[in-house]
Amino acid sequence: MTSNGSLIMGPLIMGIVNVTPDSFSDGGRFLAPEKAIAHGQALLAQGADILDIGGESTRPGATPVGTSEEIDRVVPVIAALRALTDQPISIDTRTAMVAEAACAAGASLWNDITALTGSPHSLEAAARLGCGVVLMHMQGNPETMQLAPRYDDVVAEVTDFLDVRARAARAAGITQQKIWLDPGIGFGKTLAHNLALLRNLCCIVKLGYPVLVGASRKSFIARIAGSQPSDPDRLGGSLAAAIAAARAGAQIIRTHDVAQTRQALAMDAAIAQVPAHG
Ligand code: HH2
Repeated sequence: MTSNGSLIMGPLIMGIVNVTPDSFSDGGRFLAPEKAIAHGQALLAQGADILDIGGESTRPGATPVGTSEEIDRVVPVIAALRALTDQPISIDTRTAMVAEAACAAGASLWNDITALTGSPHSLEAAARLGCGVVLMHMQGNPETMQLAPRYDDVVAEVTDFLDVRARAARAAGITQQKIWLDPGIGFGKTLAHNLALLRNLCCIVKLGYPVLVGASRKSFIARIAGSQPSDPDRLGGSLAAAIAAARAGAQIIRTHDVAQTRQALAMDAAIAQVPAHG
């Protein structure tokens, strides 16, 4: 039996709690601390294995938030959820001071879209905190990343980058078991780049670290099958991407839709367990 009560082991599910006014999908819905805490509790009740708390939107075109404002948004939410659950809590930030405040409040994982390149102190801070780290690939920065993403070979370049960052993390004293890697779906990537990374996730899995994939509700989904880019209903495509990632070896799926993702992954795993004829 897994921690979320299902009979089949599958990837861990990381539920997203955005304490922001401007996140691309749920901006403003959980900015008030009590709403964010209630949302975190709801995601736990749906079977989230990890809660990812963020106080800054990194959607394309987003403007950065000041450090003290980001801390003021996330710390009360992390402290309250820490008192309510033993499940791991991660802090989604590119700022070392925010990670430090979040870990002091009870987070045990630093999810960093800059793969600990956000400041010269990030690697050393993560090693000192002793927390787990998610090292994510991004081309450019959120303000400009979707203007003209370019790669000669997106799979090779993202894999090489993650390999280099994992080595840097280990050289800084972060142990292998504390490192997770993430291709950064939607971060400086076109639709074709995102699809290539999902199709070839095994190249990143082969590096030997748990791989996290976050495709949930992202805009590339609305560009498939003739939907409008502004179409907010992206659940079907999000579930398909989660299943593809799990089949390719992803061990953590980051999602807004915990209950539906859990059900979709459990169904896919249940079918895969049945012997095939012929
Ligand atoms: N995606 C987002 C934010 N953080 N972290 C990781 N490791 N991987 C991701 O794919 C990832 C991430 C963007 O999604 P969301 O948090 O919903 O939106 P916003 O940045 O607008 O708050």
